[in-house]
Amino acid sequence: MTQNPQPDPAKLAASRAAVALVRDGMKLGLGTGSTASIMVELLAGRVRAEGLSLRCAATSKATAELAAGLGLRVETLDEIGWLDMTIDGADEVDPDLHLIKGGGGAHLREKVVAAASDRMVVIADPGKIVDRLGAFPLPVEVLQFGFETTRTLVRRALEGLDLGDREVMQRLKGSDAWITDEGNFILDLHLQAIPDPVLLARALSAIPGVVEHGLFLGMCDLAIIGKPDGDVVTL
Ligand code: ABF
Repeated sequence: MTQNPQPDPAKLAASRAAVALVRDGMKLGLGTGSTASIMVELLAGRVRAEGLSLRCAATSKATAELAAGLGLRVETLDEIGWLDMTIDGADEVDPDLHLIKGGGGAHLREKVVAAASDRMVVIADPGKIVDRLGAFPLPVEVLQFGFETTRTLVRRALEGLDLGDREVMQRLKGSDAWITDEGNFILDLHLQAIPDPVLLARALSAIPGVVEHGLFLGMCDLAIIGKPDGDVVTL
């Protein structure tokens, strides 16, 4: 059923429940990450078994390759236009369904695809549920041009929010800089806690070299949290 013979049971349960929401003829956004990959594999299985007709926009080159390889009809977001539903993972989900995303380095395209959807459904394991965002380092996609200057501006913005003593680390892949699908760098902000996500999102978005941050505020319509016993909880 999946390329991973032993998928995490909680991620599998959440993915299964999300795929059950898909209806013939839907235009879908396909997320990125290990949970979303399980979802894509299950979705492809349903399409094969039931002959569903779907059009899919991927949130990363990796997801596009996986989905197309499994026989799903993958098109660009512009070819499809507007989406009925996007199903994607997350790094953190708080009680207001605000998210941190981007641990997989795809939050820019994920946010664009989610914003072009009537409904955003998040699939996650219980470890993603938090009372307050911020324990997971907040990804911020940054232009390569003027990178160090932008890093300085990010640090100044954090100082303005009394978060000036936090680490602002460039994400590396091995010893090399992480490069996103759009050719940008990523900063990971080790904030420990984010007292005011709205204020932080506004401050980061105001910095010229910042392309997109991983705070998804007010975008998630439904969170499906899988449990190890195969059951799910919806938030
Ligand atoms: C993706 O899902 C990323 O934004 C996020 O980092 C990731 C969660 O990863 P996983 O499902 O592998 O835990 O959407």
